[in-house]
Amino acid sequence: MKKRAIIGISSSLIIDHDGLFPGYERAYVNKDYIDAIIACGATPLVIPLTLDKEAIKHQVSLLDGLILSGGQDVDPHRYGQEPLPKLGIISDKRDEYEFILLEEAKAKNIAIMGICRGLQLINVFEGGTLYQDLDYMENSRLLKHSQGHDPSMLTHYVEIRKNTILRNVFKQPKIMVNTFHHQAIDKLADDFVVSAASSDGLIEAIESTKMDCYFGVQWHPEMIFKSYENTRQLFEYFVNKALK
Ligand SMILES: [Mn+2]
Repeated sequence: MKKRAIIGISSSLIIDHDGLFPGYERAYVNKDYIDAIIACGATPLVIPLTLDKEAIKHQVSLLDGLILSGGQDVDPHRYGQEPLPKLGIISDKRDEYEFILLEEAKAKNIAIMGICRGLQLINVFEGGTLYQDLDYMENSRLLKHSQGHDPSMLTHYVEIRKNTILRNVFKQPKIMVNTFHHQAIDKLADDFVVSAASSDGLIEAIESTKMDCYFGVQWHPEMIFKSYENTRQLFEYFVNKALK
């Protein structure tokens, strides 16, 4: 049997509002991540939110790759700022859990991909900062980055820079993506380069210059992989790297 990569997906907590147990906490992740990994011949494992370092360490020891999934805003105190009025919902528990997860994944040198919040978390973890809301960018060319409904629709272009991993994966200078973010990278972390940007100059993808497969994208490839071949390429690249 061909070896299958095991890909961990970070998850979140959701509070049940109605049903049998109002106020009850549940561990969850959007199913698209799971489907995308399986479609690429790998095995997904949802990593539940916990602050137990030993449990996280053990979980990461089972993995070949880690996806940091989308979700809440990162607490601005993590990058030395007080919260501004347009900051969204934050979760200090999830920040702490994913910081430990990322630290362990880096220590084990496995493939790491950040998606949306995941990209932002990587940037903050590595010492970069975020715009707490796109309004704080004071950018008159700013595109619409919250497209609203239909996650599988492509709504803006990103330009993929030369000599980057992403360019190698997509093999073209420009692709169209979906977009669901109200924050963006401000100061880029050291030892990272911008691998894609939208026409308003906003950073849409980054990659490490130090580690082999450690990158993030601001869009949601898992929501469009069924319809667009070039998104599948990104997951296939990631899964192949995880196997090495
Ligand atoms: Mn965008």
